[in-house]
Formats: sequence, structure tokens, C-alpha cells
Amino acid sequence: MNKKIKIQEIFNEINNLSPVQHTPIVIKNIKLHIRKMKLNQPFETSFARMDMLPKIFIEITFATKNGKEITGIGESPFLPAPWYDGEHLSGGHAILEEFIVPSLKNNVKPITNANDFIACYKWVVGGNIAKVGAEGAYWDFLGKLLKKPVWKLWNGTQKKVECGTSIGLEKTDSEVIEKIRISLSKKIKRIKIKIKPGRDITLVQSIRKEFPNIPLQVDGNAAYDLQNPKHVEMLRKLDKFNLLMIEQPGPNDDIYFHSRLSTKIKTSICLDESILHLRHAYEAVELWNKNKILDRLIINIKPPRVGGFWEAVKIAKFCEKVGVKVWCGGMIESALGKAANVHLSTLSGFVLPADHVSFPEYFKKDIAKSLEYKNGCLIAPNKSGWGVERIKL
Ligand code: OSB
Ligand code: MG
Repeated sequence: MNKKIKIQEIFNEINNLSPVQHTPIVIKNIKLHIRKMKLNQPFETSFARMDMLPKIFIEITFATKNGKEITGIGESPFLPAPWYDGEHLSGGHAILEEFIVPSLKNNVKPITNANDFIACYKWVVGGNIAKVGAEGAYWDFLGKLLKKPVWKLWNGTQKKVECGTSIGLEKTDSEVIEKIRISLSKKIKRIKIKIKPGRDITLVQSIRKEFPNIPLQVDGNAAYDLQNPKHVEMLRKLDKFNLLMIEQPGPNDDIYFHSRLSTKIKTSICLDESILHLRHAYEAVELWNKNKILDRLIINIKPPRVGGFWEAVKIAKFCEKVGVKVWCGGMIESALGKAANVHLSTLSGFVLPADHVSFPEYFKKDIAKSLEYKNGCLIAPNKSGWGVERIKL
């Protein structure tokens, strides 16, 4: 399939997308809350087995000209070590405390939309997970100011959001299968499992033996060497299992060799780690389109990985226009971050189930109540802002 699409024109249009305009606001106060949240059960990927997720919750109080003060909260969902994207708690804390927070506090330019807010710290290179916490506080505030849920500020349309779950690696295949069974009993819409070299083909084979028809996908988290023919051959062997996609098998910062891999296998390739902003999505679309296999590209959009919700909205709209399917990935966020991801998933470009839930719930003790999961779906809240109440930081 090689549709004649004007990628540059679409990119320009989306890149200039205007966020909601509002009355000028000033930043009154910023508080950072560090929390180390224990998981109910360990989560293992190709890079590590985790039992705790460290987070920074960012509370920003804004004031309008008439002196009305409103506080919003955002989440920076770090991992315990720089396994996934180079960020971690102490580094992220330093970026927030030394650079992002002062840049916001010392800002003298008027803030009348999301771009003005983001412009305060846009000069910081990287620090995407740190940045998303600040922007999350802004959107929560803006929703409260305008008395609307955030998803309406983004013109989301799918109030009912389909959920999948991400199941980690375990010592034995039967342990993974048991976890899948539990999720299926909760009517989950699709299963994603983690794989790595040596824990891939036979694992998927035993899952398919047990569940021949479930919607199933795999995530390699950068564990495969796409320039190694043996690794490419392993991935090619997955073709016979009717998987929805293979997520980020190759290096974190690679798009090109993923596109080459995609010419050699039928299963769609989904990019996660290597898409850090809208321009990366453009690069991927152009490469797959040149190879006439654009229908085999999928993009996982995570606000923390792309440094903010507005960037995530733009990538979703861009992909929708060029005809690339997207879904909302997770970073094992708290109930607050997961709710924010549900708001994002209401955009019409999100056509595949997201990583929004876990059975049992992710954390021993969460900072708020999770949105109510029912029959494989979550409903985007009607309340103002993120719509998450009784947050205990
Ligand atoms: O690659 O999607 C990933 C968790 C941490 C880091 C990376 C990933 C994940 C997940 C879990 O797969 C997603 C979730 O349930 O939040
Ligand atoms: Mg992933």
C-alpha cells in the first residue's frame, strides 16, 4: 500500500494546531511531592524486574487577573533506573527543581494557552518525563478554570475507552498464562506480553495453544539487535502467531532498522521508545511509506515519553491524518496519571486498546481511587480537570 499522502503538509498543519485560548494567568506556587509507590506484584520487562515505581507529583497554583486561585496536579512517572529512556528519579527531580520550576516561576510573558506554558521550559533538552508532570498540572488547572474535563479541551469524542493490559515476564510460561487467564476473566480487550531473546517464540506458542484467538501483542522493550540476522529471524518466526503487533523490538533510539525489519515480516511493528516527539512520528511515517508498508506501522503514544500531553495530542492527530493506528501506552502511572491517559485516549485517532489497567491493581497504596473499570472499558470523567478526586499526596 502506497498512498500518496502529503506528509509535510499534514505535519505543518498539525504542528501549528492551536490549543484552547484563555484569560491570562500567572503562576503563584509550585510544589513537588516525591513518592515511592510499591507494586502489588513485581513487573518484569526485558530490561528489569520492578517492585517499586518512584514518582514526582507536581502541584501548581495558578491565579487569574481577578485574583482567583486554582491548583492543578500532574504526575512524572519515573522508573527506578534509566533503563527505558535515560530518565530516573533523582535526575528528573534535579531537572524539575533546578530548571523547569524556576523557568515557570520566573516567567514574565503572558500565559494564555498551552503553548505559552510549555514555552517557559521548552529550552530544556530531554527531561520528557519531568516535563509531563508540569504540563499535567496545567491541564488539570485549565479544566477546573473552564469547568470542563480535559478531554473536552482536546475535542475528544470517544468517552468509552477500551482497555488492554500489559503482562510482565515470569520464570515460567504457565505463570504468564495464569496472569492472562485472570485478565481475560475481567473481560480485558487485549493482552500484551513482554518478550526478550530466548523468552519469545516458545512463550507465544504456549499462550496460543491455550488461547488460540485472543487479541495478543508482544513488547520487546529494545532487547533485539535488528542488525543481527539471528534476531531478525527470531522475530520473523512470530509471524505465524497472528499477533496484533510487535512493539519496539529494536534499540530505544532507532527508527530506521525497525522500518527495515518491517519489510521482512508481516506482523505490524509498533514504535514506543523511539518516538519522542511529532517529528519522529513523521520520520517513521515517511520510512514506512517509502517502503510501501505504511499499513504495518503502529505508534504507541505515551505522554511522559513525548514530554507532554499537547505533543501527544499532536502525534495522535498527525497519525490519524496519515492513516497510522495509535494507542495510548502506560508507564505504570498512579490513578492520576492513568486517568490523564484515559482523557487522551478519547481522541478519535486512538483506535487500539490501551495499557490502562492491571489485575490486581498496580499499587499497594495509590494516591487516589482509580476510574471505574467495567467490561473492558473505562469511562472518561465528566468532572472538571482530570476529574480525580480526594488525591492524598
Ligand atoms: O514498554 O510499554 C512499555 C512499563 C514501564 C515501562 C515501559 C513499558 C511499560 C509497560 C506497562 O508495558 C504499561 C502500563 O501498564 O502502564
Ligand atoms: Mg513498550
